[in-house]
Amino acid sequence: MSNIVAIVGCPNVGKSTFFNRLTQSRDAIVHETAGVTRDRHYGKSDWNGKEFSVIDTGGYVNNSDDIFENEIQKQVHFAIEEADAIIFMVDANLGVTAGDEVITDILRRADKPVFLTVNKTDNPSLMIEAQAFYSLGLGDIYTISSASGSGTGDLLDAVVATFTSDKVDDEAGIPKIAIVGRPNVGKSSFINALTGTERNIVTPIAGTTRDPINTRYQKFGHDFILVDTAGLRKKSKVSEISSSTRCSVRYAQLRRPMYVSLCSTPHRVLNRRI
Ligand SMILES: Nc1nc2c(ncn2[C@@H]2O[C@H](COP(=O)(O)OP(=O)(O)OP(=O)(O)O)[C@@H](O)[C@H]2O)c(=O)[nH]1
Ligand SMILES: [Mg+2]
Repeated sequence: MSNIVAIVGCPNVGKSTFFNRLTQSRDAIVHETAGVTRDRHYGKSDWNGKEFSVIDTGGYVNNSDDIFENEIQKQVHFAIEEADAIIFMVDANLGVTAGDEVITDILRRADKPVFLTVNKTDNPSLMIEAQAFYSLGLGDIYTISSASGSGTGDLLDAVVATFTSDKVDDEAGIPKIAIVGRPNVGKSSFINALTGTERNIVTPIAGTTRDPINTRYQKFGHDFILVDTAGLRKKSKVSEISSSTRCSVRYAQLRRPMYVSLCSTPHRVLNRRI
């Protein structure tokens, strides 16, 4: 695949909001709580006739004992490995944070085009404060507001200029395999066992996967797309984010034809322990 853009950055800077704007969807969960996105999230977009794939990543928190945050760091490294261009998003309201500096160090070694994007630049005074991000030494900064869309045109002009092709590989006709089921039955472990990677977060904690992960693989001589979905939970058990938001997003995702109803051959798998 080509033309892949990864959005990386600290928690809560607006990565998923921008992802949703680019993909014109509400696929990624957006919330005021930090660390909402735990896995990577794939989508498609285009700008000025150039198609590209977008990866939304989980937030990055350094030196954390939190099991999810350690996993999230891995996801960011995977995204950097896979991407052709990286949008490094920071928050205009916060100024340069210690986390921004850690990520800058990693990106300097990434040897990929990096677009330092100052999000939440909602007004002219924040635009002036955003100049502080030049101190990170990553070259030009792009001031945007993911909420309103302002500034995103200049950023995308620069990003797509790095692509050599106008198209990403067409996924039409490639079989999609959705793995659905109750929380903690082993869906992510099953995908990891199939693909031999640690792409999906696997922890013994129910409900780890919040967003469906749609990933293309070549394995066993075949091209296919695996969709790891969030586990379904009883509304009463969902505590961190308002249950109505999470449940409605999750059920909407599962109802989507591409995930389930186009599956011509449903199989029920009884998992003991992988
Ligand atoms: N004022 C303002 N708020 C924004 C903007 N973009 C996003 N937000 C808000 O910032 C909060 C975090 O947004 P998310 O898109 O979930 O951030 P994220 O970086 O994906 O967060 P994690 O997945 O937790 O790492 C939400 O409350 C958004 O509504 C913006 O341009 N301006
Ligand atoms: Mg997010």
